Amino acid sequence: MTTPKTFGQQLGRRSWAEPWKIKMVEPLTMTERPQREAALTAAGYNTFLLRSRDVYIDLLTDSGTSAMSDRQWAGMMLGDEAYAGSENYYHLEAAVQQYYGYKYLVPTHQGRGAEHLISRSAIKPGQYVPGNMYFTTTRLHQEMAGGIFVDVIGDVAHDPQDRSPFKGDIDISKLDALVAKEGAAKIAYISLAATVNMAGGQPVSMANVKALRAWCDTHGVKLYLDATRAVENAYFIQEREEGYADWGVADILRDFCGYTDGAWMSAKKDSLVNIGGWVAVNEWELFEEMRNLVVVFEGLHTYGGLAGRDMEAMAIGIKESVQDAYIRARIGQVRYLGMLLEEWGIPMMEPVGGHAIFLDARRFYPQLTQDDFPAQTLAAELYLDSGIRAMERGIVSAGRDPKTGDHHRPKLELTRLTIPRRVYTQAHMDVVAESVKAVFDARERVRGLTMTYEPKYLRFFQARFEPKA
Ligand code: PM9
Repeated sequence: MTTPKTFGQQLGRRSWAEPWKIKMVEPLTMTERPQREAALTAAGYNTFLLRSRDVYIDLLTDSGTSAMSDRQWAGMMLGDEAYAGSENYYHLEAAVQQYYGYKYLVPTHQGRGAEHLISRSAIKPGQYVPGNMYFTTTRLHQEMAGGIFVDVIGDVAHDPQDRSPFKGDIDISKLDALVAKEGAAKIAYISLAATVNMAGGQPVSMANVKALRAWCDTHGVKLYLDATRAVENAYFIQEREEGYADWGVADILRDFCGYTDGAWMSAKKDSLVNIGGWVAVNEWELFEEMRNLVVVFEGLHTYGGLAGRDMEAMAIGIKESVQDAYIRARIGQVRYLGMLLEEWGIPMMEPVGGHAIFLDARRFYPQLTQDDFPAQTLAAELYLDSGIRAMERGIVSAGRDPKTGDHHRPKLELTRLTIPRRVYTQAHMDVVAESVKAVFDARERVRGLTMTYEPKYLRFFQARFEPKA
């Protein structure tokens, strides 16, 4: 009889575990295949349209799906629900100033509220907004403000098999080419995302943000950060970039943000809350404009669409999110799932990034063209197999070019298994890995999908599909 080995032993190191224990549990529903077939048909083969009661393990998103700590729940009871000047706003402001380092804060109900404010305030119609790969809501707000998004991420980010450590880095020669063609005055700002979501959660190096700062100073261009997953980015810098192994994640985060002029944030990810966001900058004039606009679109500038208790939970969540033991376990869990899948030869985005495993649907289903929606198909197949809910991050998410009306055709055609923070156990990850393997083994019979309904904005949320015969 062979002695079973712990996962740590297989890796030749001592195991470590999550730095928390479970105080309250939420039952999960397990379903049978006929039930799932009916639910998926009713949802038009779009996992966003499933009812959560029909889902077993929910890997749709890491957005707003975290388990809050007992400290955060205790903080909720200290909500100061005054319309103006809530005490919790000042706690949040202090936390953002301390951990992210920006001077002026405007709270918003979530990330896209912040994207709306900064895009409207900092983009003049016709200006370019170069960024390290698009994000759905970010690009839409930039376009709605009259901006033109330009992808300036390094080419390696578009190759799922390239194992470079910092695939989120901007290629500065692409910025030079844009300035040579259009002039620096035509650039609204550089839109830099930490751990680039659509590239598989790939980080940006400290060297790159430093180089961008220098480039921006030379050309008189602002540098704004999508800080949604900047804590996860800081962890990768600690782990991979020379000179940072002895730094704490909190110090790396603060240093990284220090090279930028401001940031917007969906606090629903890194900051371990179910709702919330903010935009924060160092420049008074821009702050004043956004502080004025927030009262039109979100709420007063001391609550921005949130309850006082939400801001308190966010202030506490920010402090918890930068603890080294926490972030190591968070990234470690994603990596654990990645290692199982890698061992079984499942095609995915490499190296494994911060918040999710991104299955490479092109290599999964070589018999499908991009017009068969391979990543959408893979999300549907996974749900049918086990009730696990994933998300498409390919041609459907990319939407259409606003000028030509043609599909954007991203090189990456990925299905995202997004891991909520502090929610699932290692056993859940085993179940997920086995389901992906079962779907991979049955890959040859799959024929793809046809889109039967397409909404105008952010179509991936509400589009409907039917299986091809
Ligand atoms: N991201 C995600 O699941 C939720 C909505 S899109 C399916 O990945 C970045 C990098 C994000 C992000 C949301 C937002 C918008 C901005 N930047 O969802 O409005 O990943 O809070 O944030 C989602 P909100």
